[in-house]
Amino acid sequence: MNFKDIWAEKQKETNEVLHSFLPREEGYQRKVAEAMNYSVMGGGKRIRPILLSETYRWFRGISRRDVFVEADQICGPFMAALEMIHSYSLVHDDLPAMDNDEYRRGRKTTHKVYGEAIAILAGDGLLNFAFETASGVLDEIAEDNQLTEEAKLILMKRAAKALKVLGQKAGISGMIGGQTADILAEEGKEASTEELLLFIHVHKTAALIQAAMMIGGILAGAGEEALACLEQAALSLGLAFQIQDDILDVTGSFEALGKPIGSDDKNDKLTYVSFRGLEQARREVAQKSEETMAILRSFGGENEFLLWLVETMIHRNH
Ligand code: GRG
Repeated sequence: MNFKDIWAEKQKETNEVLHSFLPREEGYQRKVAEAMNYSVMGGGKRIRPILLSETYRWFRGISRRDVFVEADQICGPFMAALEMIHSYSLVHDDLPAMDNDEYRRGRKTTHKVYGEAIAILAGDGLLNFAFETASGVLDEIAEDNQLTEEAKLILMKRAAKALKVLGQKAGISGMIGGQTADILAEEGKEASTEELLLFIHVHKTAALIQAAMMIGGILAGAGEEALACLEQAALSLGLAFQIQDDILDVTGSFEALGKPIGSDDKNDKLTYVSFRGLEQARREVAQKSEETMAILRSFGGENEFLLWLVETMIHRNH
């Protein structure tokens, strides 16, 4: 199988994992569950959960620690949680109060289908459900009869640490912080400087990519030093990914992206392209991707697919 086929296979598996954790569409809250499921299952490249499980597999391979469980068992709830958080951020970002977008992933946005009130609640629902889902891993570990008491304690500590990283990277010191700065820049309430642009990209986009790789590493028992390297690699990757997103908003097409192009311009967004121009933006993507690859290669171990995925994320056309 070539890497493209492996990726398609992993996307399919990730969709199955996600599907297994989604809320039931029943009771008086049925509508919000429907909107949550519409938002999560409507396509998407599944980059963050796949980065998480691939980083786990890679570190499990190079670490000499011996407490391991199957990737699905320990990563599954976190993969689902991360994609729920990513999906909620897109639902809220598309709302009239934010970007006011009509299309996402080639379909009508959640508020266009379910109305604004239900879309707000679906986003809130996904955020809460993400933490309910991820913390379910603690029960799984506790109830696993194959594990010794010592192994359970080690895994529970890793899961607790992963939960904290998820909260930090998605919250005000991560994605929400970046989105706040983005909105203030758009409204002209913060001066458009390169420092502000970097803050926005680091927090709004790179933070969830960092959460993906760090959680994968933490669950596989990565030590503090390795974790700091993973955080740095994911930072460069997240920045390259966002700059590429800015480039695609200028050079892409509705057919490839599943949403209209030129939305950054329409919303007066502070982007790397508007700040430095297309050519410099392309150079920056190349430089940041080199930084990421250099760190990933320095660890050694079997990570050919992960390296390919990183390249694909950065050079994508959708
Ligand atoms: C509303 C709290 C809150 C945060 C919103 C993520 C975000 C912050 C806004 C979405 C808009 C945007 C362009 C974000 C940059 C990150 C990015 C490129 C998101 C799209 O991620 P992909 O390409 O999307 O992984 P798919 O559809 O493949 O899942």
